[in-house]
Amino acid sequence: MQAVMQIPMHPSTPHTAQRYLVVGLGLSGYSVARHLLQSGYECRVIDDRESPPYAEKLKQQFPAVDLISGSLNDDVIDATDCLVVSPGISIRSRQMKKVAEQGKRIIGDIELFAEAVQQPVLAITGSNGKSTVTALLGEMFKADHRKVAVGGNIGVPALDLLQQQADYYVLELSSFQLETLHSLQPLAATVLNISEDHLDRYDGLADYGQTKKRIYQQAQYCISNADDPATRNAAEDITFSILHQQADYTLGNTQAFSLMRNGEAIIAVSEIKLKGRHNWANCLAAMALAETAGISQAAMITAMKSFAGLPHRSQWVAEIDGVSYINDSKATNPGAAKAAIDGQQQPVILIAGGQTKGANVEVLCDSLHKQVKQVILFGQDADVIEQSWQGCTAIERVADMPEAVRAARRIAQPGDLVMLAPACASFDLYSGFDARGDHFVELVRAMQ
Ligand code: UMA
Ligand code: ADP
Repeated sequence: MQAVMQIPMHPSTPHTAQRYLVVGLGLSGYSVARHLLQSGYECRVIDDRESPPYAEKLKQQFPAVDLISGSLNDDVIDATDCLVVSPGISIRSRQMKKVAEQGKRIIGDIELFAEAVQQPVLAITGSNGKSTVTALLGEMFKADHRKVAVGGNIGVPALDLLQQQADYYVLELSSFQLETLHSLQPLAATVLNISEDHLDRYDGLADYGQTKKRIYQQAQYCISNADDPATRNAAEDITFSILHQQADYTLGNTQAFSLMRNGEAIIAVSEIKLKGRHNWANCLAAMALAETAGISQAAMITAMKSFAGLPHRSQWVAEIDGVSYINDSKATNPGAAKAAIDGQQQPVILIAGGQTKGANVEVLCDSLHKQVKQVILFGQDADVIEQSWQGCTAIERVADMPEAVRAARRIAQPGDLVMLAPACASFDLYSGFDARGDHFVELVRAMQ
């Protein structure tokens, strides 16, 4: 196993009279620049691209903003005290390491959020289930009539949430965002699970897991998954589990399969709108988080009965000629695709492929063997995926999504389920998982 690289800790010094450089002008860079400029800080912005997506918008709002097009260079760095880097930019590059050695501070948008926020924050990370838990937890707060703002890696960038003047903040945090975070003191934090993802950016799974566990630093309550020891923080953790009855929040079987807290049933799983065991785990985690803020069980139950899930996550699309079509485009890594497949009762025709990001897709073999009649495969890493899945189930190679949907229709029998759960990122062919999912949905609906 490769050595785990420790990310240096910085003291949580507030930044008075600092010259900021916002690196990357995507969604989060734009929110950072606005936050700094509105707060009266000296702030320049740099992006590799000639015309980054938010350049016009930023210039309209702040005509005097110094927007630099091009790569970081010594002149720009010399004129800077603190770099606020976008999550897509690794702070482990040679250049960023050199910048850190020069004594420059390197932070991200969540660090600025941590410095500004006054209200309690609940923070969620993990390889899979983050968005679902974040959104469900937000619904629990709303059902309890609390003023809550929900965002971070999902939806609204964290700094923009501050404008909502909420009483609570529920934040989804990615490992990228956690790399540059030092001083957040969440009321509660959880690592939902750890499985292979983003290994093109980390020195192996342990390194990636350690980055995720930075969320626990300074959290009042740490909530870990007793079924996944890699998520554990300490013996005092509040725990949730599908498998272990001694956890605080569990799946139990009294009169019916139910979600339980310390042995007492809270809700039968049949009453929960989200489907699949992985979603029961997500509900357990959301309840554990909600309890730390004093959310009533009645509100938790209301939210679990009504929250139908987010688009692109096990999203039912249509039934055509007795075949169900499910869009799980958000299954962008093998762990997510495995959960999506294992959650199904019917034989599956799986549409998969894209960019593996260095993850080992072999972990899916058992699920493919048991549940999947046929894989329909395309995308950048199709060769390596085909090699890994050889012998697990039948595989058909196609060129693109339209061909994949046509092939699925040809193969599927009544009672089968066609599922897009690619186990891969989409950036080889799409702008993101949502564009890929939308394309699938459009093609399926066109067959109705
Ligand atoms: N850029 C450079 N140089 C580089 C790399 C990027 O200049 O070397 C520029 C790009 O041109 C781009 C900008 O930096 O304009 C910022 O891009 P970014 O990739 O950091 O993304 P943002 O648009 O700021 O969006 C980020 C998150 N993106 C990533 O983490 C890659 C969004 O998560 C998040 O919603 C948003 O901030 C608001 O917080 C997306 C994501 O894919 C959904 N997250 C990953 C995941 O969920 O697996 C972690
Ligand atoms: P994230 O924000 O971490 O990507 P999402 O809630 O968007 O997580 O879910 C993404 C995909 O991950 C889902 O479509 C599903 O396939 C899978 N998934 C969701 N929850 C879990 C879980 N608890 N364990 C494993 N896989 C999950």
